[in-house]
Amino acid sequence: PGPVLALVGATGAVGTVMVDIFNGRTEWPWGEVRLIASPRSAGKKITVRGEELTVLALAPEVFDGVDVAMFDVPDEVSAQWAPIAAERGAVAVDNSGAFRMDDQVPLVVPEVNDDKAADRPRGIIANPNCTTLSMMAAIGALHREFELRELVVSSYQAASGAGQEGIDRLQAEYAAVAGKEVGVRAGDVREALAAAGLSQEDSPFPAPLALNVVPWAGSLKADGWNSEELKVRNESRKILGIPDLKVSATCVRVPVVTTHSLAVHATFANPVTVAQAHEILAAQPSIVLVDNPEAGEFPTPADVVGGDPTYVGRVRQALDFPNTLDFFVCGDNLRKGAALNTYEIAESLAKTL
Ligand code: 11C
Repeated sequence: PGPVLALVGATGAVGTVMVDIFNGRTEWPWGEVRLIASPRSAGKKITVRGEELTVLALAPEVFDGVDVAMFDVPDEVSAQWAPIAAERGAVAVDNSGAFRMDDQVPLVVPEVNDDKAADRPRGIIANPNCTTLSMMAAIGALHREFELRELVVSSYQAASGAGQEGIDRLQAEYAAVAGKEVGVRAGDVREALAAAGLSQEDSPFPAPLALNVVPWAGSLKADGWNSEELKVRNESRKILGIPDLKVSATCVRVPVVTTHSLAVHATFANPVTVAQAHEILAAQPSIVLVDNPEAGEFPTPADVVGGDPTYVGRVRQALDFPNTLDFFVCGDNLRKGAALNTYEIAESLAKTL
């Protein structure tokens, strides 16, 4: 039998996509699979590759005999349990923010820095934030060729970045405004939500998301930045191995269920043309280039959701900034942005076990 794989957080938004990825894989190097969740979800039945598995309650013993344990759970749960899994002999691949900036923990995007995964003194490998990840395959490929110096990004983040709660809230808000004449007067969206019993306090978002955009993600940090914007900066630097990379991000939530998009303004040490960028991007196995504005062809979340690749389009040479490209990226935040990247790290570990 192959190595034993555990999935902690099997019933959450990312965990559910992970099970979907398990079921769609053609190559399957694993022997036993253990699905793990909070005691509340334990006992649920989930089918993995034709076999009905019972979800186990999170406890130290469930990691005994596990080779690779993937964590798709909130930061505090990973902070507590990934080290326990590692102590019990598993390599923990963690999708939370708990360990990403730990010097003893590699932060890995296989297309960009797979070589870092082997150096893991704590027995933990971290998976980046879905916003950082959604652009990293494209940025990494261009950096290898032209040497990245500065990155200015604006994100257009989907509701599912906030988990199942985010999806449920957006759908409830859509239901509350559907068929009504709202979005024509300041405050009328809030009124329609309140009339449908949706209080703002109960929302994972700080303002209505239906018929709106919200310039906020994560928690408040110093000087008006939010945690998401700082993650984009810090994680990009670590993944690319450029500690002094200049990065500025503005993170915005949009009323899309799943798929994060980013408008990227990237400055390189070397001159770069659109034709060169196209050639490099199109050659990457995990990137799909959709860049034909004359035909109205560019990536949009509605066309990308549910897929594995990163989609790139709108590639332009900046008119007033030397050595600089502007482009637009879309990636399914639950797949490559979360579950798929975690699984790819685990799969490459399976080859070394
Ligand atoms: C969002 N990117 O869209 C966040 C969710 O650090 O893993 C993921 C937070 C994280 O809200």
